[in-house]
Amino acid sequence: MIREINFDGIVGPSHNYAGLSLGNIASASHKGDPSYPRAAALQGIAKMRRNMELGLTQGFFLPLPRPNHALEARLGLDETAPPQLHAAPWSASSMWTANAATVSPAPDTADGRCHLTPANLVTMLHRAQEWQDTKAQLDIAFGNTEHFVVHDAVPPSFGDEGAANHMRLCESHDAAGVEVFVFGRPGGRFPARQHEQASRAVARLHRLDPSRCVFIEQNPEAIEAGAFHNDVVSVANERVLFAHERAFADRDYAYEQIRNIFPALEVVEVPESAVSLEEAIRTYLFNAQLLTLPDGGGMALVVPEECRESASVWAWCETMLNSNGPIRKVLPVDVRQSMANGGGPACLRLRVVADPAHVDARFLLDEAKAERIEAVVAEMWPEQIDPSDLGTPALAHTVNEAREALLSVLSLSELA
Ligand code: SUG
Repeated sequence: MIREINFDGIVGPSHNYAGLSLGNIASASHKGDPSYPRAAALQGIAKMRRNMELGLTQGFFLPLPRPNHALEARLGLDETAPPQLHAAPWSASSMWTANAATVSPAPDTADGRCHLTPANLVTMLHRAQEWQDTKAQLDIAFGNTEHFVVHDAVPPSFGDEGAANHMRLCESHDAAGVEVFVFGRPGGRFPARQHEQASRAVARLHRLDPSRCVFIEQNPEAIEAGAFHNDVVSVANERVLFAHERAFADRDYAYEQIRNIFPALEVVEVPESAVSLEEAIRTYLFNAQLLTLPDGGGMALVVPEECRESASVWAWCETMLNSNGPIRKVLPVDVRQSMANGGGPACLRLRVVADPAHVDARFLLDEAKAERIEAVVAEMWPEQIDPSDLGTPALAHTVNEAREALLSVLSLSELA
């Protein structure tokens, strides 16, 4: 049966804070801090477990091979180079699988297959190295060509950041949807990472019905305030669009365009007067997983713990819960290690609407597998990485061995 499967990125053993993402305030402000890869990965697994306990289907993607020796060579880096220069080839940024690809489920596409296009992520060097290795995983996980098509990334002239700038509205996950692409206009203080032409190319590649696609401009003020991806200021699930009042360049026009195709649209909007754009970005209220609970339980919003600690955000959540709207639960999770690099609960997952029976089962999680992954992480993931460790042969060895051990317990050594 077609349903939503969340594929979380397992946090890689080289997870560190290098301040690599201009315009991502958390990344910049934690630059040079020690990181805790073991705790980071365990936090991510705990989140997956919680979602499985809600009765939801959970999948995962593996960390990519790091350090990336080919990129080090192209940058002319050897052991004598300063640690900061090693940061890009060592980055564990593939954990944020909302940027792995854009996904159009089978009910939306002309050929009735689910289409995936890996994001080229060209705006940031440390992320631009991801897509070929990501595609290698997608090719295996979604190798059933009767049901899936995995494309190449769009050309690098047009920055594409994947599902983080894409939303889907539908009556239910297995029904035909309206796909909403949110792009940024370049020229501001920070890079606009999603190019309109990349979004349009993805829509064509996925053979979407043009009359059921909407292209919306992100509010330049939101990008200036640190919303480097649309999923930092809005998220959609089924008929609900949960958004900050200042998420889109022209909010009324954005809602109107969607409503013209999808009259059932229900907007849950947070006004600036209740939660400022800055506070929404600081707490990542919108970088939440908006999930449909099984058995008619309504929707749950999985938010970062930081939301509970913010007086204005938590007050808004409590008022919203009392209002009898579509969102029935707010569930805080601790993903602080990822949050400190600008990655909340929604960044850590890629949504694929498909029949789990058609997915390579090695990428699907159950309790026994979660325990096996945890055991490898507890034994092999570095407890702490200091900035000066980047580029050292000792850490390269540890990181390599850790990933290989994980591939081995998951019978995925072909990704080595
Ligand atoms: O691309 N941070 C990531 C965070 C990605 C969040 N994803 C979504 N919003 N969907 C990024 O900016 C920081 C890495 C560093 O500084 O070490 C980083 O890449």
